[in-house]
Amino acid sequence: MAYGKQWQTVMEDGTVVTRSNTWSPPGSHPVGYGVKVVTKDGELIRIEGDDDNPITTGRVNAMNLALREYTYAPERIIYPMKRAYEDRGKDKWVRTTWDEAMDTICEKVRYFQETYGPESIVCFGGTGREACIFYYALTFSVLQSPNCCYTQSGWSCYGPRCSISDYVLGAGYPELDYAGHLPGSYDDPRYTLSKWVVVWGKEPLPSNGDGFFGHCLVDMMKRGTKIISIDPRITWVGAHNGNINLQVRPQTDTALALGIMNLMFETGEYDHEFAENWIYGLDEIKARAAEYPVEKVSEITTVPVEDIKRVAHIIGTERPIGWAWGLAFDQNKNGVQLSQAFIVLAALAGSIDRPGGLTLGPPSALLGKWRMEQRGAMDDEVWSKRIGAAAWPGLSTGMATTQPDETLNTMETDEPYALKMGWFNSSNFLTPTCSAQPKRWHKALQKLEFVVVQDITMTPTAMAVGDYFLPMATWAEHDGIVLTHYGRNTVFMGPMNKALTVGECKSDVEICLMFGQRLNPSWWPWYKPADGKSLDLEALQTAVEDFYSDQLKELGFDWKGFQELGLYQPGAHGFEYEKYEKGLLRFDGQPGFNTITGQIEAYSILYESWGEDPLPYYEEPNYSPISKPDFAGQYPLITTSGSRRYSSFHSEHRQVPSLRQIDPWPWVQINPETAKEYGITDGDWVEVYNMFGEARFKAEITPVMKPGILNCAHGWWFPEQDGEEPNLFGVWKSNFNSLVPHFNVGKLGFGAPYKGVMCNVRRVRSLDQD
Ligand SMILES: Nc1nc2c(c(=O)[nH]1)N[C@H]1C(S)=C(S)[C@@H](COP(=O)(O)OP(=O)(O)OC[C@H]3O[C@@H](n4cnc5c(=O)[nH]c(N)nc54)[C@H](O)[C@@H]3O)O[C@H]1N2
Ligand SMILES: Nc1nc2c(c(=O)[nH]1)N[C@H]1C(S)=C(S)[C@@H](COP(=O)(O)OP(=O)(O)OC[C@H]3O[C@@H](n4cnc5c(=O)[nH]c(N)nc54)[C@H](O)[C@@H]3O)O[C@H]1N2
Ligand SMILES: [Mo]
Repeated sequence: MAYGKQWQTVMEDGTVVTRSNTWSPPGSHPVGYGVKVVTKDGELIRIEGDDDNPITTGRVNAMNLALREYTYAPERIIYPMKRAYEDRGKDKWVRTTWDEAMDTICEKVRYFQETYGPESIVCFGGTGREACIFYYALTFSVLQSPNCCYTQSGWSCYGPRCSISDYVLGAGYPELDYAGHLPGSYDDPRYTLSKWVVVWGKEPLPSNGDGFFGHCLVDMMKRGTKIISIDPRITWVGAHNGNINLQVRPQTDTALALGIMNLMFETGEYDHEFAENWIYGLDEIKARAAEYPVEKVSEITTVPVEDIKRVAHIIGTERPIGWAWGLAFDQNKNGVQLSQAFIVLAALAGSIDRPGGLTLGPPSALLGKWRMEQRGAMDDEVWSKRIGAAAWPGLSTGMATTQPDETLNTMETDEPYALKMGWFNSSNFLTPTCSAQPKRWHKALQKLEFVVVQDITMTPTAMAVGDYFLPMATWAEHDGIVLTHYGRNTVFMGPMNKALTVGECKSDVEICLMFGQRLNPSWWPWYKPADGKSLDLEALQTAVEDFYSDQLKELGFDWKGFQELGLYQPGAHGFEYEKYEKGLLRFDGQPGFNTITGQIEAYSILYESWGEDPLPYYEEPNYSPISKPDFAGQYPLITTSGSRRYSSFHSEHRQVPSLRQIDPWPWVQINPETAKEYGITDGDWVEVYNMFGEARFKAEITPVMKPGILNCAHGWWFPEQDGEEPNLFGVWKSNFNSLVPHFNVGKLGFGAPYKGVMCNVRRVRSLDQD
């Protein structure tokens, strides 16, 4: 089956093979594995990796291989459901129709808009599933509220990295150059293989974070690339021959970055030409870095002096250096400073927008303009009511959402106004995904008078507070576009081609098109149901295609044309390196970066205007045995959390037997020495606890952990347990985020210590017994 026009084929045995690209649901980031969806008589038979996809070359993750199980799981909800307000927390859901659900929900939306103002409605969204392209629009132009909330304390995922890239680099998300945008892949003459890749606070093989195809590291290692892994654990890529591991104490990376930078300035080993032409504040950053001599940095980070020196020398002298930066940058109170220091280091290494270094996205992203325009559906007065926006300009300039911690405060206090209606779109945040102090959120959410949940299965969140449940279609059940980095740096882009239908499930774009047509038709003109009211499936399919055709216009093709193209790689359509030299990064067409100074701002003009230190600096985290010596006896250990596994995407997939078999229970990784000290053996149930809360895990004793550091699982609930209140599928038993403090955020309102709080651990008999 060749790429191109033939994206769907009927085989001799009657099966239909649809070529597609994966996204969500079931969850994953837009990594876009090229796959073949095999169906027969409308039923999903299996998923196969597509060998012809030039990037993923047949590889596909376990969660997608299990799609048949996921699709037909008995727990899946495939019709709209509703429940009486007084039955919240009880399993008293009844089936309803889309027509009734739409009538009632639209009536409620209008009631809250008119009675309390549209700002009384809050929409909760989760990570970068396809939904994240649409929940901004759902909030701003369908519900016409300014309050779109991603609930992770300190917005601690990706948003900080992107905002800092906007503020100090003046470009979309910088991504490791693994030749994904070039049709010739690694052999394309425009490409040069990275000699070294610095993999920093990221574990891309299981995570494939935000569209970065993690297995490219394996491809690159096979061709000769070596890895510098900066991680408290020794990861799979770090463990390979010749690779270097800096096992940093959690949350101290900013000191390490400044220490490496200082060594490069001291030895003069850096790209002088690039630095002098393109870094603003070179003298100031040199002076700041000088405050981080290597011995002091070694003491803070617990990384040996010789290792730091070796890495500084490699970064300063070998070319090209690639970089992969991950979630540990965001889940960190010093994360804003870390991201700024990282960008400066990459600039000093001559990696910016050069082959084998970091690629940059152009200033206008596909679907980006449309997304930005959605705010225009509200007048300035309504927009100015966005929760936390005025108090946190450094967050609300980069992110169109509320400040998450402020949102909980608002719900608890009704200040500056009460929130009345909630809409959960791709968020199950009572499980230890997202919210810190989830019991406080649980209590606060009860105050919402009306709640709509869009999801796949009954979740603890839906069971606790949902009034209406709208069933979601998987990526194989709807048309859509997989967009790596959500358009901020489109390495490649692929169509999701609808291959089957299950029950009455609808995709996020379909739900926006349907509700938008009812609630704000001038902004949502695409859906034209025949009788003007009811669900018209044919009109809905046309609306989806017309919507995408409008978005794709600027690339010169429509939805059908995109399906026939099969894969869009910018390298085949005029991609250029060194865009800053060519006037391709700024809206005014001038050379330089899209910052105030036109340069990479090691000294940030914007930070200064917000009354913040313009340069990066390091502060000891608030909840560590060093900053809280009085508690160090009680909580002598540090725990990080949430490193990804092949078996689940956050709280999803716990109900899928083949995946649950891989990781049947929540786990905590402990170094053998530490385990011995605490009398813990492999497989024991343990409780990890601190001054904020406790959670239970099964011990995995492993030398990849540094002594004294734990690593706990996140996203655990037990779909097989009683779902009703107060058990809620056991959601409080292994809830790591009860150990994470509320509103302990860093610079600009970003960053919370999900990956590093002080704690203790003790053996218990089981998940439920002491
Ligand atoms: N299978 C699967 N894939 C996923 C997800 C999932 O749940 N499951 N979630 C998705 C989401 S939303 C995201 S944001 C991405 C995240 O994916 P990544 O960015 O890869 O992040 P993590 O896997 O959380 O952690 C990466 C590494 O950081 C290390 N680490 C912990 N604390 C520190 C520290 O203080 N400093 C340093 N330098 N390293 C530290 C951990 O040991 C771990 O190896 O994955 C996405 N992909
Ligand atoms: N301790 C700790 N906590 C963490 C992390 C950590 O590393 N450590 N990681 C954090 C990070 S980085 C993130 S991004 C958050 C993630 O937090 P969330 O994104 O809130 O993750 P989930 O709990 O999986 O909730 C998502 C829900 O959306 C549903 N869903 C899946 N796909 C779709 C879709 O396409 N459309 C719709 N409408 N629904 C869909 C799923 O079934 C699921 O119930 O968790 C954070 N929590
Ligand atoms: Mo995330």
